[in-house]
Amino acid sequence: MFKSGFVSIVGRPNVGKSTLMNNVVGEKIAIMSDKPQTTRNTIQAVYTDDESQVVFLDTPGIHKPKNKLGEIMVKAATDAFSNVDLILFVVDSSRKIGPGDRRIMEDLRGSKTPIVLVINKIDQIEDKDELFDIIKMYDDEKMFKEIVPISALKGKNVKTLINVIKEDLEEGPKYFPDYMVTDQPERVLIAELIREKVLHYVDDEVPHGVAVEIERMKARKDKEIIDISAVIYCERDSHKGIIIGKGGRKLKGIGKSARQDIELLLGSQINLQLWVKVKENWRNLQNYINNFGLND
Ligand code: GDP
Ligand code: MG
Ligand code: K
Repeated sequence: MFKSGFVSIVGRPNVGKSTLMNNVVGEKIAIMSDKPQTTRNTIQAVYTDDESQVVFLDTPGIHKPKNKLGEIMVKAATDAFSNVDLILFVVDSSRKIGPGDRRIMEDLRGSKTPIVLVINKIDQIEDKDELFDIIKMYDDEKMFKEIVPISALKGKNVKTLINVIKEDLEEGPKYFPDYMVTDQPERVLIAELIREKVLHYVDDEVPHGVAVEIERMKARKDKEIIDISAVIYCERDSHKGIIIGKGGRKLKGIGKSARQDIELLLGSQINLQLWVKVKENWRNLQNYINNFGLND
């Protein structure tokens, strides 16, 4: 039985929500900027294993309403909670519980959707008793189904958290293909840029075009270089040959012009690696990619 579901992540800024998502999907998404406050739920990350899929949603817009518009935004964000299977409320164990945390807790209180409290940054706690005190304090609120202390940065206990989430999932479909980890708009743009170059270089020789998947995107720590690897999917072996070209010349040309465009887009030096793979039914995948693209 395959299980799947949607999980909202909430928590005030800097508690480590993005870091947790990066750890959950098992890779660093290079470009990370917090999106402006909107009522829309954006897909933050998709976790997939053999038996389950968890779609993590970012739910911004929870704040004290200052006016009518603010009220509508808060209501939209609160409504969003009733449409998910689980809520993850992330707090920072290295800082005192603040008004921001309290406000979110008040918004969440009474929610019919189960809430898991994630106490992050436990690597910064030296004294175990301190952690017990924090857990006790939150437990006294009687509003959390489960309390999971983690370190998103060190990857500590993240597996446990995933298992806790999985317990709450019901039977459901695999909404997204295995490779899909995020709807980072940059990834969609970069994939589109590469696809455009392929189409340009192969003219009409590959009649049904191609799909491009960004497999990895990671900024180097020491230098201003972003490593990107991407797979160009086509439908037939013969198409693969056409895209690669004699002695790999065509693929080289595609890579060079795509790299130049991506460098302009991201304002950083890029090391681009391209692979060509044959995959039947890629057009379904392309639909998913397009849907993702519209998400932002
Ligand atoms: P967000 O605003 O909730 O998405 O928070 P971020 O994921 O951007 O993290 C904010 C800061 O906290 C960053 O400097 C992270 O490196 C740091 N951080 C996140 N998780 C941990 C953790 O488990 N331990 C420590 N020590 N720092 C963390
Ligand atoms: Mg963030
Ligand atoms: K983000």
